Amino acid sequence: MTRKLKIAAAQLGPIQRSDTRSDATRRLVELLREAHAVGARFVVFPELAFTTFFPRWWLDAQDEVDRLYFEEAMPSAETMPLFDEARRLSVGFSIGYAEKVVDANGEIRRFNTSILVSPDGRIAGKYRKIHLPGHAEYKPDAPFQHLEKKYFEVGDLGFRVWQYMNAAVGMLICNDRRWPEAFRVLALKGAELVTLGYNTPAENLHYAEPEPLRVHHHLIMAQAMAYQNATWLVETAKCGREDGFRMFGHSLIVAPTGEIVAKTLTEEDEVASFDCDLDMAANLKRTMFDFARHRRPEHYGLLVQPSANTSP
Ligand code: CDV
Repeated sequence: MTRKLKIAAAQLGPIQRSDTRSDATRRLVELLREAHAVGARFVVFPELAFTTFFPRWWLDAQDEVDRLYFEEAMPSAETMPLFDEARRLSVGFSIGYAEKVVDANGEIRRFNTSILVSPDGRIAGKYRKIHLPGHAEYKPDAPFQHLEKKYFEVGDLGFRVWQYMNAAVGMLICNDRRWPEAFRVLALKGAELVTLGYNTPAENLHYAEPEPLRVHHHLIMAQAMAYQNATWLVETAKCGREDGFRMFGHSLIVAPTGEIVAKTLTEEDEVASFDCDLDMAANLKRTMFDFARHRRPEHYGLLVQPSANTSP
């Protein structure tokens, strides 16, 4: 019997600074219902899905940042309706949010986090973003900021894979998709399905780059990562004109063959879905990408050195 899982990428249009978490949760519930109506049993929501992409703003008062954007409990009173509806419909989901925790030493820690929630509403997995892009200092000449290095610390949970809904599932977040090592570690841990939420500005903050080229990078990375690691890959955007700045959409589902099997068309709330045959990933892992037989790690040592020597 084949292992089929119908999956939805539930893309969010913009969330403005004036929108509340409850506004966002209402939209997420609508998307969940839409996904369920087309038969999806697992829904992938974007990175930082309950608020505007606040790292674009420099804010001095950390208590205000915490109050407006960070979650101390997941679910909270405001985000609970999503968990309740998913449990009622028996749909699993992954979702990103800004997480504030107090660790065992009493230190406050802040992460860009994604969780995997089972159809019974239980949190089955947690990932904290490892590749944080952008900068920590204010850039006076930039049209907008990208302050992930100011607001978050590097994730401390590593890259993990969970047995979830009869599949081996790993999570990554946004900028992680540009780093092949992140996918490869998940693949080496047996991932058959990877989820990834993103907020990607249409404009490059660091140098001029045409938007079609940025989208091209997004698409070829997704196709290459899925194929080279023999995994299903679901990447979901929050997009559109948010606080006056555009982020691109192009949420997609990619098969382990590297083929895009579903994709969004708009930069608004939209669901794209596909009935994924998980055994397709398992088969590729026994043949072309049988890591145990074909990889040559004895020649890859440089990959795990802190800084590579780039001279010939
Ligand atoms: N949220 C992100 O991680 N965004 C980055 C941008 C800054 C390039 C991305 O890789 O899409």
